[in-house]
Amino acid sequence: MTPKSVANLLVDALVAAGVQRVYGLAGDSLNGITESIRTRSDIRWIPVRHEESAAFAAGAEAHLTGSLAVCAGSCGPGNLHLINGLYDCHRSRVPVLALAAQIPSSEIGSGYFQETNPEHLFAQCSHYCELVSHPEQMPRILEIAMQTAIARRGVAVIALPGDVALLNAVGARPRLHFPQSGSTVCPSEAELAQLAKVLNAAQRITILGGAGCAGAHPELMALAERLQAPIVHAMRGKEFIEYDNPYNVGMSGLLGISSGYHAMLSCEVLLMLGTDFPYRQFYPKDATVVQIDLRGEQLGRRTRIDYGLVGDTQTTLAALLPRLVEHPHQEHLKSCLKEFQKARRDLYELASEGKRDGHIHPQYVARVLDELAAEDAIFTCDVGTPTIWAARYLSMNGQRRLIGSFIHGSMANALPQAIGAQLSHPGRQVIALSGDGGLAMLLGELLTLKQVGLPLKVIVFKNDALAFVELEMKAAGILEFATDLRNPDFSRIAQAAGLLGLTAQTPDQVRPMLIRALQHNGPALVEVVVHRQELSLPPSLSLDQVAGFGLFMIKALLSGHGDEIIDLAKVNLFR
Ligand SMILES: Cc1cc2nc3c(=O)[nH]c(=O)nc-3n(C[C@H](O)[C@H](O)[C@H](O)COP(=O)(O)OP(=O)(O)OC[C@H]3O[C@@H](n4cnc5c(N)ncnc54)[C@H](O)[C@@H]3O)c2cc1C
Ligand SMILES: Cc1ncc(C[n+]2csc(CCOP(=O)(O)OP(=O)(O)O)c2C)c(N)n1
Repeated sequence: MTPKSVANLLVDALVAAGVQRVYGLAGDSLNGITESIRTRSDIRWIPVRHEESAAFAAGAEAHLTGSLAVCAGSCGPGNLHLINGLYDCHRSRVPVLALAAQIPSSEIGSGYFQETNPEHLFAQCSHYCELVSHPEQMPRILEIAMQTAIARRGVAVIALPGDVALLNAVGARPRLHFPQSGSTVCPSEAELAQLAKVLNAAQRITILGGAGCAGAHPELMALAERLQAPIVHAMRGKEFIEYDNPYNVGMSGLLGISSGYHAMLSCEVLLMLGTDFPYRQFYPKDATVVQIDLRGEQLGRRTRIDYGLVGDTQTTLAALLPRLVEHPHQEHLKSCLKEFQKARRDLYELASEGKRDGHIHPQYVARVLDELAAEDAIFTCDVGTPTIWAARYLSMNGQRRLIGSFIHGSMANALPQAIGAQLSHPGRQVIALSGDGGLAMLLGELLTLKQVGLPLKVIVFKNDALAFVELEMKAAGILEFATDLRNPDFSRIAQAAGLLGLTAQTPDQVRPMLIRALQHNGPALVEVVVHRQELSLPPSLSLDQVAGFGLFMIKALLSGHGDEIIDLAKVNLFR
């Protein structure tokens, strides 16, 4: 019998841990691993066109499944290409293992062809990164890496020289199992009693919930009911909080809506649950702030807090609820809900079809997509204006999912994340909302859709600009520059890549083309020629005059009310 190689043992350990696929791009230094995968039917190699996509795809799979996902890059440049995607995975706290092949072990340190130092390169975007230099280290080092990625939620990296991967293994089989942890974390009795006292005494409580509320929907609703408290959500909490929620008043932040903003500013107690909402300007100045988070190091990170409790949301709320009295005061909740309804109406007005043969509003595209998409659709959205449209117009229902590069904020995430989503959820409808800049950045992955056989749908918001940056430039009062995009016809590129490719030029084409794409039994791309934001500041405004109005202006621009800026300028600056 041929002895088992280190690479074989590595793949055995991945399979034993439940890993079903490895996203990557082949290379000489990865030969041991790809050869081992080739001979097996219980794990699949997913060939992408750029290693960054491999990391984004693995991150999306890990986000959706909660389980470890794996990507691989060959030595030197192949490793380097992984890095941006791995940063995203690490910062989003999803368990991802990166197999970073290394140059021949005997050459390390000599400045050899393609030599880099993975331990240094991946230090900032991983919890664990180790070089495997001896067969004796396997499978233990790999298992420590997997365990670290799962337990600490983030990235772990194994740097494996191509020659070591081909050596005979010393260990015979994987040693560890990785069952899902069932442990819970609850604050102490004394802390819960103190928190109950604070909440029972307050009249205007607003809850700010985030991604850490996943799995705690019933407890969250019971809490809001008991406290008569409106619930604001942060972006990553949208998919877990927004649905079946009579206390929902929307999101806060620059992309949020006014009701979310006001509910936070007008409260007496702000109760933060599983959120790392980063924008300090949007926190109340004088309210009592309570924060509950699973990770103690998060407490007080974004705003001054009066009480900080370490606990998981579900366990903590279950323990807290019996201590809370029914809240008699409803005014705060009622006024926040009223504001929310008005803000929603305004948003929907902006999402109108407009003249049948006029400009296409991007809001309209998102709204129609929301209407047409499956009840359990998985959406991904590019950083850029697609994030705005997703935040505002895609409604979550407890089954739908929404993934973006919300913390790392990298462009071009939507298409590769959709690849990971579709592979891990083959029966589900997967839709990428792409920017034209974002799509072009990892355009090669359109080829992956056909090659791997992925029926996902790409909706491109074609505005011929880096539009989000233009908005930021406008808000900062500087002239737009370097944001033009001279784009090709993406639908024809899609056709050449074997996809169904469509272009919507006028509003009346949007709905039928989205329907056609969603019904198509294979990959499809719809390029929608949307209105480039043409809002501009009064030309005579100087940078100095603009200072201090930045926040308002970006908000007004993002919500489509550019006219408010001009009014504001007239009222405040030209008196
Ligand atoms: C272009 C762009 C614009 C954006 N604009 C906005 C905006 O306007 N508004 C906005 O909200 N976001 C916006 N974002 C996203 C923003 O950057 C943050 O990523 C987001 O606000 C964080 O959401 P979160 O607090 O739900 O999730 P996270 O940042 O993931 O925080 C979750 C918190 O929950 C904790 N946690 C995890 N599990 C548990 C548990 N079981 N129990 C308790 N705690 C737990 C974690 O430790 C963490 O502290 C934007 C992003 C982009 C790219
Ligand atoms: C890798 C990377 N480069 C640059 C940026 C800065 N940036 C943020 S949004 C954006 C524009 C995105 O353009 P596009 O994908 O066309 O979407 P649009 O905003 O035009 O809809 C840029 C350049 C970034 N976030 N990530």
